[in-house]
Amino acid sequence: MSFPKNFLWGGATAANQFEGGWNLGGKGPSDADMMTNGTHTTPRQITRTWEEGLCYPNHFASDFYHRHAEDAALMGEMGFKVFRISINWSRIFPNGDDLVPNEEGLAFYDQVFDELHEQGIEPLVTISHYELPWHLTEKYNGWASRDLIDFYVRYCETIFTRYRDKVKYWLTFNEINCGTMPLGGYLGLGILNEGTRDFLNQVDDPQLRFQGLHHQFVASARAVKLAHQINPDFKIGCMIAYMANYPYSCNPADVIACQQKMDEGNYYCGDVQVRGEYPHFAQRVWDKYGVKLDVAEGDLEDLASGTVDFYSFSYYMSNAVSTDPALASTGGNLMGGAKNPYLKASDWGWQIDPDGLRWTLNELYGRYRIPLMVVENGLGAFDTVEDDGAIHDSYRIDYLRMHIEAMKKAVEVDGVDLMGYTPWGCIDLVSASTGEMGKRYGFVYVDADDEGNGTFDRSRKDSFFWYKKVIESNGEDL
Ligand code: BGP
Repeated sequence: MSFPKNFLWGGATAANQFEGGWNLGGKGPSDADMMTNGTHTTPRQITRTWEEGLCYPNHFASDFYHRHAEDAALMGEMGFKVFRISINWSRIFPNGDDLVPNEEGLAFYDQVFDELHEQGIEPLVTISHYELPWHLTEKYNGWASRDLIDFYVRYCETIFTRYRDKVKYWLTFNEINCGTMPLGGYLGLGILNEGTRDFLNQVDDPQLRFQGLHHQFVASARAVKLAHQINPDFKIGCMIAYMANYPYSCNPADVIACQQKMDEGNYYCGDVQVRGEYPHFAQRVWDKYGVKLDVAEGDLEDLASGTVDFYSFSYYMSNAVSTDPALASTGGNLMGGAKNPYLKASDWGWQIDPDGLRWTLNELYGRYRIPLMVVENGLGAFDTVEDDGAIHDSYRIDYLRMHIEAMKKAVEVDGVDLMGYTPWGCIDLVSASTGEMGKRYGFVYVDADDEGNGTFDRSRKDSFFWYKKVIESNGEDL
């Protein structure tokens, strides 16, 4: 036995990092449009004025807005079964609290979904991926306000109805668990606290973040129920940035610290969305941050009745947790943690760990017993275009091969129910953390640099031909 026959091979993107056309077709400005680009070592920043925000690369991104037909054809050529795309909320509701949707925005995605279907590709749609209409941040402070629940549900109702026969797979919020961390305050929740403009180091307000997350949980649960009413065949998933953490040592203090990090980072959100209730340790988390959750009447019933059909997650790396202050944050990557002496890291310090994916799949399936899907995975790397135009990205192939082998063991040997695999940034796009274009994940190269110069033309990397073979052989020819 190997991957199931109907395994969903494909790739993943997000509107704010890929689409461009930021002010075209009636689209309103989004949170993501209000971020500068960082550099290899510095994260992006939040801008406060529109002019400051007029900054490459997120406004042009990969110009999918004008090249979607060509991109669909390239994905068709690779044999994609599924393409993960997100809808730009502010393309449908330019301000977020509008009563009437923007028809031009709706028509844009109609066209995209039609082109995908012509290629035999099923769309997998993230409803909210690290952007919300900027007006919702300015007027309501994003998800800190309960009003956002209704705006989100209205948006969902609009797209569920419109794309009833075109989209079957949906994810309610990208990496919802980022809201448990300071970096998710702006990125995922659209909350602006006073302080620095560095989105990783805003003056953090856990009360607002956890309250905002609660609003997102309720919104997600209501969306799941609505989706099933509109089309009982819809499959709705949660999406978690899974942080695989190992205790750095067998010191029980490290083991407990690691368990608590996993509880807070991964299971706090996953448990609510899959099991329909806050986990037993939630009070410990709230106490730790002095959070007093405001739960309205009916919220807990919503959570219980709006659980997801499948669990999707991103997986890039693992981390190690140490209680020894000298080791605690030596890992050097975005998520912190101790440096793991057994692992190599990417150019951005993300520790490469395919075995960690097998472990993760087993942990998750054991806990939830619903189908899983890996909706992000990949290696961000610098690519070199040779004189003849070729791009020899053997490092990317190696990374993906090892992770597919790990998934295969989880399915074949361990018996995990895995629905599909959509590696991140299948066509090059803008980095979420730094805003660079030079941090590339794609099978398809996009000719654009960090400053937005270039033709935006597409070309096939070596990994393109390799992945085509992988899909053709249903994961046998690696
Ligand atoms: C995930 C996000 C994506 C994506 C990816 C890679 O957290 O869901 O949007 O960007 O990480 O991260 P980066 O772009 O920072 O390399």
